[in-house]
Amino acid sequence: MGLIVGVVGATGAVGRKMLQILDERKLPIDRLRLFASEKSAGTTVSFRGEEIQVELLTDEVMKDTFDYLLFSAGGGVSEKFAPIAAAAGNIVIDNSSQWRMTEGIPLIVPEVNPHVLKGYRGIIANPNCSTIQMVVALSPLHKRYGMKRIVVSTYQAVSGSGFKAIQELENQTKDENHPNEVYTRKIFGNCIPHIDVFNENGFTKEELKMVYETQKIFDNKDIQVNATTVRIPVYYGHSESVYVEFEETPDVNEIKEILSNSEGIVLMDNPEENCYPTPLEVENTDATYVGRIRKDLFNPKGISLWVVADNLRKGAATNAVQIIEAMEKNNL
Ligand code: 2RA
Repeated sequence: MGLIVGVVGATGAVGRKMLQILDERKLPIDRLRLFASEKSAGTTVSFRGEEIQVELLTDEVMKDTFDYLLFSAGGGVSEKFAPIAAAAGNIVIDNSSQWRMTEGIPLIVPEVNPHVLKGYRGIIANPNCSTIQMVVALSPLHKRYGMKRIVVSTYQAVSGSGFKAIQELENQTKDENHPNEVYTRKIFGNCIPHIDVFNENGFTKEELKMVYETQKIFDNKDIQVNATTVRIPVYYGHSESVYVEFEETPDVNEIKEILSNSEGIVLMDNPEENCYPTPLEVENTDATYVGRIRKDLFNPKGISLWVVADNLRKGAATNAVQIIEAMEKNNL
């Protein structure tokens, strides 16, 4: 007996990626239903050779029976419709930030904290893309050495802002005078240290997501995180420069051994051969890639590393689909 799966926001950048991943990973789906706002309802999307009509998202359809509902339609839509679907007994996996920090709502990266899903039904939150790749890379090292403090700078692709931003970079690449609408200034040939809105403490919402989502995923409010998130003129793939101070003194060779044998991680670290991950090389894959591992020159408990992943796949759609797989595999 296959699954009944719904995708809310099926015509957006991540929604379309979710369909691609559902197909690629061969989930046994008996029925797929797609939902969107008036703007896109009535259009059709092809899936496994079938043209599926996009239905209008309403309270009523959320009360229908699904095994899983994937949401990627923004926080407002999730706030309104996810509780209706959950109240009807459906499992909702939400890619927006709406429910991530809500007490009692699991915030899940299957390689890191799948145990939290045991016996759970309701709304499950998919973490922010920049958080996911960082915790995948750091989780096995945290288990071995215990993390005290993380300092991270991100270099985030424009696809994180959706189709319009991809278009804006394409237009500015062709015409340097093309106006900037998505960002506060031109993104072509530039980098912008401003993702999402500024908080009164000087951090942006994106940076605070990395702080508090990381603490929730590791269930450890003592882990100190300091983030600077930056938009760069790259289409797909987020990169992160991560510095970690551990409780115990780490060993670089042991770290490489641990990462090489960790689920979801590919080690690409051989400077003599110019071997390190870059967004272009990891685009359209599902692993988290780690390189440039090196000890701090002054603090024996400090390690720097470089982490790259496809932000629409592992950073969003694949992680959400892997949550379905984890629940199905472990009969959670
Ligand atoms: C971004 N992480 O990259 C945010 C949302 N996807 O824009």
